Amino acid sequence: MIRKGQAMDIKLPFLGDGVASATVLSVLVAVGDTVQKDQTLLELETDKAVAPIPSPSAGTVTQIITKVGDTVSTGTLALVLSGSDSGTVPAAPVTQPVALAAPVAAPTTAPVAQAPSGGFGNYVSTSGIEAPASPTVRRIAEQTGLDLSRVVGTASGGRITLDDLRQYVSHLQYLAFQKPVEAVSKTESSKTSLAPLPDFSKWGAIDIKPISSLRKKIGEKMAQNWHAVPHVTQFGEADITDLMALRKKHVADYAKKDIKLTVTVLILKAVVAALKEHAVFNASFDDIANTIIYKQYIHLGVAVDTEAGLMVPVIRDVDKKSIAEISEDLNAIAEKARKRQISLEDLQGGSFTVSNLGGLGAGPFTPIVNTPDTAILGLSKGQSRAVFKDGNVVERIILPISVSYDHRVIDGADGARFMQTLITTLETFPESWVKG
Ligand code: CAO
Repeated sequence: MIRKGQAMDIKLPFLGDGVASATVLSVLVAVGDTVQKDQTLLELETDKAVAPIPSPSAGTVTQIITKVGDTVSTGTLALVLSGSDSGTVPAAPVTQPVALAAPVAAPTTAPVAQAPSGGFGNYVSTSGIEAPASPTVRRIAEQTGLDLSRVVGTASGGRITLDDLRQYVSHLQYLAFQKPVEAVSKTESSKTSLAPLPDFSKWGAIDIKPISSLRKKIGEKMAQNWHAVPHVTQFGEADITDLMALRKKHVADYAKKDIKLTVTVLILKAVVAALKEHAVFNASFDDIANTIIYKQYIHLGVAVDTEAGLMVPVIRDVDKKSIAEISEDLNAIAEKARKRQISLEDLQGGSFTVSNLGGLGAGPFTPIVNTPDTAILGLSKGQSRAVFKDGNVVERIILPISVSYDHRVIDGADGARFMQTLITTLETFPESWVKG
């Protein structure tokens, strides 16, 4: 409740199960703005959702604490309102976050508050109040039949810009074209599409345990990636005998500086070389816009095995880092993941993923592409093997490698070439990289 002249702290509501933090995607009001009850004040981005934060009351914005890009959590003070009503207004319930990964409903003309969940929260008004827009924007909306009350303006005071309109249209297209794919994914992975489970206790003792929200998220993401991406997995083998010798030679020096020179770190360095030569492996495919987004940076997601389940934190700008720096970063993020101290930011923005099961003694496997990446590398255990070399049987350390990729944008020949570059880099790994 907020009375005329009274100040009201607007704190962030409960962000959802398993959501420790969120990033401020947009601040839709400015100091001095008069806002209506339920008008969207901020938009937060979490792992899988964009959540509009509505105003619990009418009032005037007197202070804005958070800014775009801030990491926030439940209870963070976002802004302060002062009452402009003469009476009191009961606080509104917080709008539920809208899951981006959820199956999408086709656009409807129904008000958003009643729209089925799964729409794009950031492109619709939760208030039903038309935001201000220039005559040009209004004319275009009128000519094209767009309902401006469904568009949230990002300019000062919530004004709708031409860019907001463009984004709204591209999301409508997304909704229109994405629906069949997601509907198929949902059907195929949905609980109801499978026959109901039998009563297993008929055949012996059983123990039923609920799954964690992390487990649920992993499952959803894996099923989605598996259904949406046509996978090919290319296998290869690298002779890492010399690389292991190099590691052995330098491991003690690194240890003196408290740095762990593991196989993974050396492989990450080699991966950078392969990605630089085969840019499509460091890209994302936009199947709505029909474009490939090539990234000028190399941020590697590294699969980390934690007690709670798989997590893929990201090491940024690996191409600009020395082996010592990569090692420090890998240890830091793996530690954070294992202690469940990882932030949403640590998990976002990867451009290629590496999954190394070799330390656990695993043989070859087929990793699932971690969308929106186009490819993922799987590493198995490198071990001694008898190998024919120059007519002799010699003992060499062989590392089995697999690379799974999105066959919509990467052809088999590209996969073979990428694999070859990676193998060659691992087999001719320059000592200067380890020294430097
Ligand atoms: N072949 C041979 N030896 C390997 C190896 C490989 N592919 N990968 C790691 N090793 C060695 C390391 O060099 C290290 O050797 P020392 O004991 O002599 O130092 C040992 O195995 C243990 O390595 P590590 O796991 O402690 O460290 P790392 O830097 O190599 O790996 C990380 C870090 C985070 C990748 C790893 O700990 C991990 O969590 N792996 C599991 C990833 C996973 O779950 N993938 C599945 C995803 S899909 O479900």
